[in-house]
Amino acid sequence: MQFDRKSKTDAELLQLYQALLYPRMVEEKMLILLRQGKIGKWFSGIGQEAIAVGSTLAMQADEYILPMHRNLGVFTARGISLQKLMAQWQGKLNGFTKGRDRSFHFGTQAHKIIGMISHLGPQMALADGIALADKLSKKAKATLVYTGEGATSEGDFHEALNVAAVWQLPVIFLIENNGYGLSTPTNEQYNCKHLVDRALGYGMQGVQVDGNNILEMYDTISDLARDIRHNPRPVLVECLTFRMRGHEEASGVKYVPQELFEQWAEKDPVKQFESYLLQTQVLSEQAIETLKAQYKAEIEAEVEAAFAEAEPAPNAALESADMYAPFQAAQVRHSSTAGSTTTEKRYLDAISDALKQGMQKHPNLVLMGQDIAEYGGAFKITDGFVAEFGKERVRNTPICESAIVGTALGLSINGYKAMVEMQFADFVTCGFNQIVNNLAKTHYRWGEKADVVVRMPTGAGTGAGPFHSQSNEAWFTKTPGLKVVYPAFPSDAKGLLLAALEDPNPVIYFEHKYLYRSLTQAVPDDYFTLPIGKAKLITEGSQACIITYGLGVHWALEYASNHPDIELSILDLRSLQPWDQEAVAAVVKATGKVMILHEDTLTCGFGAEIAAWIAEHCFAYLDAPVMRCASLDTAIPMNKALEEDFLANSRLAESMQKLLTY
Ligand SMILES: Cc1ncc(C[n+]2csc(CCOP(=O)(O)OP(=O)(O)O)c2C)c(N)n1
Repeated sequence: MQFDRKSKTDAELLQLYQALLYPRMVEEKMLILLRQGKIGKWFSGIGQEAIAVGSTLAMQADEYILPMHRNLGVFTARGISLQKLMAQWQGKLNGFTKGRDRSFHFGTQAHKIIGMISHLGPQMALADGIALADKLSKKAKATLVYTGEGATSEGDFHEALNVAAVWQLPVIFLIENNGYGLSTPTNEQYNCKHLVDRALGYGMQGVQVDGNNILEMYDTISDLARDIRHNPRPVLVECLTFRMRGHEEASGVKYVPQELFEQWAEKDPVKQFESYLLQTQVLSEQAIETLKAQYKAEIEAEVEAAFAEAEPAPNAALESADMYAPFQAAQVRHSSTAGSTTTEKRYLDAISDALKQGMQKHPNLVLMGQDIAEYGGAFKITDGFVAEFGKERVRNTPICESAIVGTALGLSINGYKAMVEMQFADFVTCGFNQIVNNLAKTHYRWGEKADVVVRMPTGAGTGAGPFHSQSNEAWFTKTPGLKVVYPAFPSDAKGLLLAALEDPNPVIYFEHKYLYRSLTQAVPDDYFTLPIGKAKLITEGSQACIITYGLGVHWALEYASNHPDIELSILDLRSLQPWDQEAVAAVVKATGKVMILHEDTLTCGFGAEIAAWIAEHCFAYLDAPVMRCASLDTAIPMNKALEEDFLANSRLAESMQKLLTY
């Protein structure tokens, strides 16, 4: 292996050697602990350390790095103590996730490291968001994100590189090509000659390096980072290396030809650099021995100290509370004092009004979505926004929901707020992983907020068929860590959207397309918020109640106006997560007969949760079984007559009759 020290001093070379040796020695200790049964799982990076260490040291200390499961050297090179890491790996209270997540699945703002989730690819989009925040605030910083060659097959890789290229974001995408993804060799993973060749297809620079050569790693990343800080753009770096052990220790290496191990053992990054330093007399055998003895003693002591640390004590209330970033909404209500005005607004205009006032209030709020810039969005909600707020904050995105939600989380991690507009709520499936696994779980895992609102133009009634009409709120109400709101009126739409934008937690904001232009109301002109989690009693009667939300509220109102003889309470939930148990209990007690109505399909729709809760907590007040009126358990058909028959409303009168006559 050829080393070129360029102008590095002996002290600099020594520093690189120390940073390279240390994780190797930690890993050797891990293998012993594993054999002794003292630790569970370990993803070894032995033989790959030059990549993590060289690239980490090449970055500035306040630049973000997003490593993978084999990159111990990133953490040690950033100065995190082994005791702290060990506490994390062993699920101790003092670990980065307080025992809630495993291995390297954590982030730490103190060290500017954002760890992966198990799904491998999603973090590449987070790097985009982090870099976008740096670019918007003109910070001249680079972001470094790792991926294995296996994870380059995920759509996340393609989406993140494409977004970074289109937006010219200063991200170094580093592929650690170690020959195998679990047992899958590279020729079963991709069909191009070199992964770095893909750079051309994304319109970015690509560089291939010997990942086992610490100086080549360090110099390549230093040069690229220096350049892209001032000339923002992404680069793809393919680092060639080899996985010298199993995927994880228990999984063995039978599928790897022995000669590959032999060839790569010759290129061991630590040994190679060591002999270079001996040759050039930067190091002596004696100095190496002394250093190793020192590290060995330190490692032993820190491991023992971590083992002795306290375990987390189960505390259900704390676990639930930590799903969300603490936030006390300062309720800004529109006042009825003199001077406050209202304007008759369509539901759609109220949403647009809220977004505009949110943008004015939060200069760090960025809007992202397909066609939302000059075109104004599929429903024209952001019409005129570019003129007022500029294209940097009102961003057209490529068609890649996953990367954009991930980018939103990256923006939040780096000090921004983000709103993502799904063109139709149906398309959220393509961003589902980022929402339910990244946005929802980040605060619980390592205490970082996910200050993101996802707007969801939802629902049927326009004959748009199975992929432009779904009600999918129950996918999200089921996921701890998300808040879900669903306003039914223009005024609520404004107040809840402004509340969602203030809240540092991820909020899934449903807005019904059918109501966009069909419903108007006097909406306060001033900025105001409504509390998330509070229902509203729309009508009050003692005979029965309909508990509902969204378009269901309007179906219930229509039913009430067609049956003026029935004394009916209608409760609009407005928020589905958290939802207003107090208001539900009150309306059940006041009426004794409960119909839960929603546009979503029946089975496991949100109504099932309300019904179960009422049965458990309000049983004594019921004069009839809790009944549900929901849409058919089918996909949504396009044809008008079929769609009408599908929707819950077509069975509401009949269902109510059953309830009232019970
Ligand atoms: C979405 C997803 N699918 C499958 C897995 C299971 N899995 C974990 S690591 C891995 C191999 C990853 O290979 P590569 O990206 O090359 O990284 P390496 O482990 O070689 O460092 C697989 C298949 C996963 N974690 N996530």
